[in-house]
Amino acid sequence: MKAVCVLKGTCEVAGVVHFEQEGDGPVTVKGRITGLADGKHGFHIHVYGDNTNGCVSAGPHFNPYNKTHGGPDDEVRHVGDLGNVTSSGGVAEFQIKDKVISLQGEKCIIGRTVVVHEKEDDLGKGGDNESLITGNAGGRLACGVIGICP
Ligand SMILES: [Cu+2]
Ligand SMILES: [Zn+2]
Repeated sequence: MKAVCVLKGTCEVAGVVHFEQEGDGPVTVKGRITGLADGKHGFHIHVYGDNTNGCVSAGPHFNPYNKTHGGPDDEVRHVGDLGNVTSSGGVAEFQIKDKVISLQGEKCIIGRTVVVHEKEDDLGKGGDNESLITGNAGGRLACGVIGICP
């Protein structure tokens, strides 16, 4: 099964993210995002596929099991917590394998929104309350709804 997301934002941030899953195995997330300042940027699946008022309409991180925010390798995390992507020379190219998100069932991310943030996600280790909700990743630079593709 395959899915795709086209990211659009203000300030010339744009990109494409592809998702691929065999059976109910891990999901391979492959992407290329341009226009980001160099360094780490929070990268998440947010709950709603609504971008009517920009990326803010996508709501909080996709969290069907009501857990606190974490990093992709943590046992306690939101389903949507994919950590950070790293930009260098204005381009972030990445390939992630994630065992928590899915393209089917309860953890299905199709119809939800990918968001790339202004700042680094502290993966829930920032020591303040916001760290356990958003990872202090700051503003939403670009987003796009995930759709099924052939
Ligand atoms: Cu986010
Ligand atoms: Zn989260």
